[in-house]
Amino acid sequence: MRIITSLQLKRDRRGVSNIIVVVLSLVIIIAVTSNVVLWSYQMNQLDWEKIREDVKISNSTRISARSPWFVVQSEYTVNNGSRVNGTYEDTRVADDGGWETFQEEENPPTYRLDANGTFIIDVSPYLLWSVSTVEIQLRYRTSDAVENWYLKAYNWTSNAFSDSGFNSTTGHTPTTEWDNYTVNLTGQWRSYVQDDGTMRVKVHDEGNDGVETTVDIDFLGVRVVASGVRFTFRNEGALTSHLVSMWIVNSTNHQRYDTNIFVNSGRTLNYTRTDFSLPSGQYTVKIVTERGNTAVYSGS
Ligand SMILES: [Ca+2]
Ligand SMILES: [Ca+2]
Ligand SMILES: [Ca+2]
Repeated sequence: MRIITSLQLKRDRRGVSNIIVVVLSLVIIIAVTSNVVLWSYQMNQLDWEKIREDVKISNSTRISARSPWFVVQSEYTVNNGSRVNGTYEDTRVADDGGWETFQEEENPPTYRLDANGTFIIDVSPYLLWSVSTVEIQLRYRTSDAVENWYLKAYNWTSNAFSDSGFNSTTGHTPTTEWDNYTVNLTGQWRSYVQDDGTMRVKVHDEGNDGVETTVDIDFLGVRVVASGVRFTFRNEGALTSHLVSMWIVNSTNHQRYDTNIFVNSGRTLNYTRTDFSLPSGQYTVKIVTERGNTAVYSGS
C-alpha cells in the first residue's frame, strides 16, 4: 500500500514538472516569435518607405545671389557734426519708423557732417572667392537739398576712406523726403573688405556750406552679390524626403557637401548654395536621402 502511494506521488511530481517545462517553452517560443514578427514588420515598414520615396533633381543653375543686408555693429563715430537723436540700432532696419539723427557741425558759416560705422559681412555662407561685388545702401532724409551726400568705404590697402572704383562717386542729391541711395563697389570691392568680412562705411556731406543740415538715417547696410548654385528638387513620392548630403562630380573632382533639406510630398523646392560653384563643363549632381535613396542630375 505504501509503495503504491509513493509511486503515485513520484508520477504526479513528474507530471507537474512536465507541465512547467511545456509552459516555459511556450512562453519562450511566444517571446521569440513576437520579436521576430515585430522586427520583420519594422523592416518591412522601412523598406516600404524607402521604396515609396521618390525625390528628383529637376535642375541646377549657376546664379548670382544677393546676401541679406549686414548692418552696423556699434554706434557710429561722428568725425564732424553731432548725433542729436536715436541710436545706431535705429539704422539697422529700413522703413521701421525709427531713425538716427545727425546734424552738421555748428561752426558758421561752414557746416560739415562726417560719420562712419563698422559692418561685418558673414563670410561663412558667402565665401569671398564667390563674391563678385558689394553694395552699400543708405535710406536717409535731409532738412535741405543744398548739397549732395556721399558714401565711402575704408580702403584697407591705402588706409583711407575712398570711393575709388565705385560705380557712382558723384554723390546723391537729396529730395528732403526719404531717399534711397545705393552704390556698388564693382570689381574693386576686395580693397574695401577684410578677409573676415569687416568693412567701414562712411556717410558725409559735400563740403562747406552755409546751411546747417540735419540728416535722418533710417537705414545703412552692406550686402554682397555672390555667385552660387540654385538646385531645384521635386518630391514625387508620398513621404517627406530628408536630403542629407550632396555630391558634385566631374571628371577630375568628387566633392561631398552636407545638406539638411526637407522636401514635402508633392512639392518643388529651390535650394541655393553660395559656398561652392558648379565646375565648368560636364558635371553630375547626386543627392542622398536619409532613407538611403539617391537622385542624380547631369548638367554642363
Ligand atoms: Ca555741408
Ligand atoms: Ca549743409
Ligand atoms: Ca530704421
